[in-house]
Amino acid sequence: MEVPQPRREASEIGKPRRPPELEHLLRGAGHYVSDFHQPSALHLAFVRSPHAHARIERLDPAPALAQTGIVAVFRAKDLSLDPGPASGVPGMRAAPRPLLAEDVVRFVGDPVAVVVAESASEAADAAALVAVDYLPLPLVSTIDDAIAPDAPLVHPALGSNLAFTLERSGGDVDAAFRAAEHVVTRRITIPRVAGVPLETLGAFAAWDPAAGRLTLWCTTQAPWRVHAAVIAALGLSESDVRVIAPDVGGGFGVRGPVYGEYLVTAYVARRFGRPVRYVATRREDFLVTQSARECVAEVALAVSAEGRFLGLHVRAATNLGAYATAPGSAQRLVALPIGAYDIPAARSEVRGVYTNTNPTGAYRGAGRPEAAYLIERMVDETAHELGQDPIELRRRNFVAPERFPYRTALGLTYDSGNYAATLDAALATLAADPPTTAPGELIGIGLACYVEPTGGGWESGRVRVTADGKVIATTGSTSQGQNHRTTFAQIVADRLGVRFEDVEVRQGDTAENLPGIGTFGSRSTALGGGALAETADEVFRRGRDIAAHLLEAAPEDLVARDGRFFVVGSPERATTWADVAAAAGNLPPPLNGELDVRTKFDMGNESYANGSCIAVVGIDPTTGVARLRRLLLAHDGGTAINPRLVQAQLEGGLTQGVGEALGEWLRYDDAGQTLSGSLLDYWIPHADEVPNYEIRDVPTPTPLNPLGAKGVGEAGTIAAPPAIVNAVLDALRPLGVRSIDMPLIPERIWSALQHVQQSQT
Ligand code: MCN
Repeated sequence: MEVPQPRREASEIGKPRRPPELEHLLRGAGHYVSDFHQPSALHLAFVRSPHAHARIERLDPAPALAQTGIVAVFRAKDLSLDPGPASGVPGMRAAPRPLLAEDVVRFVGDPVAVVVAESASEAADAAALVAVDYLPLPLVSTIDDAIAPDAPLVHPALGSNLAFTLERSGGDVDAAFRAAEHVVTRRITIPRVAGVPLETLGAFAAWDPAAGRLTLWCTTQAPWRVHAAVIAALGLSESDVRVIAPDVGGGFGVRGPVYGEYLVTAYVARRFGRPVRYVATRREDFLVTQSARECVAEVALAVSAEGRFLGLHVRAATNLGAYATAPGSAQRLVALPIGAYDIPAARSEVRGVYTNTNPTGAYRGAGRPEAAYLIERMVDETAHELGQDPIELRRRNFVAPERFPYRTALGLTYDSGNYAATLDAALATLAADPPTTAPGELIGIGLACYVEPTGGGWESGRVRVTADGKVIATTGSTSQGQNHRTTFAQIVADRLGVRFEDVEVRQGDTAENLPGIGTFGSRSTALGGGALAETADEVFRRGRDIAAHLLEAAPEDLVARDGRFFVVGSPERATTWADVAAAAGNLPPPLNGELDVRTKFDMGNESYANGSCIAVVGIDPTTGVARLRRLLLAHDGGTAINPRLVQAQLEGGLTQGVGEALGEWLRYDDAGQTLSGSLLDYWIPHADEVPNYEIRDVPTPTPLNPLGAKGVGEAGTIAAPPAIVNAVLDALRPLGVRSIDMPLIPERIWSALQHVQQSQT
């Protein structure tokens, strides 16, 4: 793609601006769904299954209805709501998540009824009184149990717990394994984690009976997706539904789906013609919000005598939980395990299996962290099995810079990068401050390299200049803390040559009438930003031509800065964007075009951010506690629009990766009960448990969008877990520990050390 280079001197891109939009959040003046209150509002409480698998024998709302303040109790059969399409994926045994379970509940937390009351406390109290008789059924909660012969079926009508098998392959895999000098095989498991947004799931709906219109505010990453689902569920027309994502207290991928709770809230608002509010408790949020990651994999890496990777074979299975209509993260997992390496032959298979647990889905990285974990653990295992240096083994097998665009054996095309340069930058940072050992502490250093596909699909942008010379930029992306308003205003100000303060960014509201997709997959900067850049460039060209006409100068002699156009070398010959906007309507063709442009932007392919991460851990062998001493990330996110925000994104992602490696674990017992369904027993890292991250920027701008920007939102969650696990094994290996699985809780490390000690005596 040709990168347009109109002359402007705003240089907003690359400026580490502190985001003005943060101020109201930091002052506690944010407006989240739970901040919506109206005296006339009704409140909802869902009655949720305490069983992981059970038949509903009787459901009697009468005791709840007898309480004061109760307006209604709805069961599945009372709701006239269309839950949406069964599946968009051919060949998949789909199991749509019902809005309310009718005959059978399939995970702890599955809703069976909803209580509508005058107050939240009345709703909650009455929900506990709805009489439900359950007949418990045999259940499965783990992947291995679900695929065992004669396993109880989560959906007997589907005939199997296997929802789908995804496969990809390329190159002659069998020949690669035959030719290999070494074949290293491992079974690798990844535990289930929760997204834990600070704000719990919530919705507020208002029905305007006079206009026949519904407005729904909800905790979503994708208002347009919710918009489509509400229209389908309630049978309303497009213009009768407005969906707004107000301030959203974290999305992390788990706020991507259209939760049934949103639709039920909208339904009740229309049914009673009153505002309706639903805010999940933290406990409910753990039960209901989709969780992620859990998978098991057999991986084999074929290596030549010279230490070149010849072939890769991955056979993985992932836990879908109780319901799914699409393969979700498995689509990434099946395609990405080649990572940063030039592996000429690969075969990859991922099965999705149903279990009687919380439905899983995307969580920051969505298949990318799983894939990176598999290959980066394998590379380290291979290095140790072959007696090679893990750094040199990686360096020897990297995709070389001159190979881009590089097509992998699993069919992806990496656009750009310099993997050795990020590795060098990470190593130089490490060397500048070598790790020291505390007495009795075991020190380990681990490395992981990764690729991060970003910017998939399309996004839209609209840029218009108003009569006062101000600029309104509308995007289909929506922010849950990424500070898009700042980033997008920087992009538009830069492309138009106006002041940052003169750009207003609008997002997250379907009434803006600009169809969009939303925020996930680290797509907003590359794609949403790309859309705005392309749109602003067209507005710039139109504006500059008008300015040239007004100034009687050649367009190419004009420069734009601070909202003004002036002739190079004659700054007194100047006009403003306001003058240009005023003139735009009164000029003859071809100058009379409106300064209002919409674009739908698609990069044609994803752009691959990438990087190298080094972890230094110290382990106390007497307690098994692993402390992260240092965490270094050298990353390539292409052009950084706002380096301060890039740093913040990387830090947030790294922290979630640290959590996954060291302690986060959504555990189930044999009865399918969540053992860690509250913040008392689901650990997330605290500020004093993580080091100051050392981040280095090693950009290779992508050729796929006008900004050269790649995404960075998921890099940290992809990079940190394998680096930390590799570091912990580096510390434990000299003592005889050969393998260990995440999360690396003290009990596991201590037990592993005890085990080797006992086997040595
Ligand atoms: N950025 C930049 N230059 C780049 C890339 C990014 O300046 N080349 C900065 C921008 O400020 C941009 C931010 O980084 O707003 C994130 O950009 P990007 O990588 O495009 O990712 P998205 O904006 O699409 O955000 C999605 C990504 C994902 S997939 C998850 S999950 C996630 C994440 O971002 N969830 C988050 N970061 C989060 N941060 C917060 N606070 N809350 C979440 O829910």
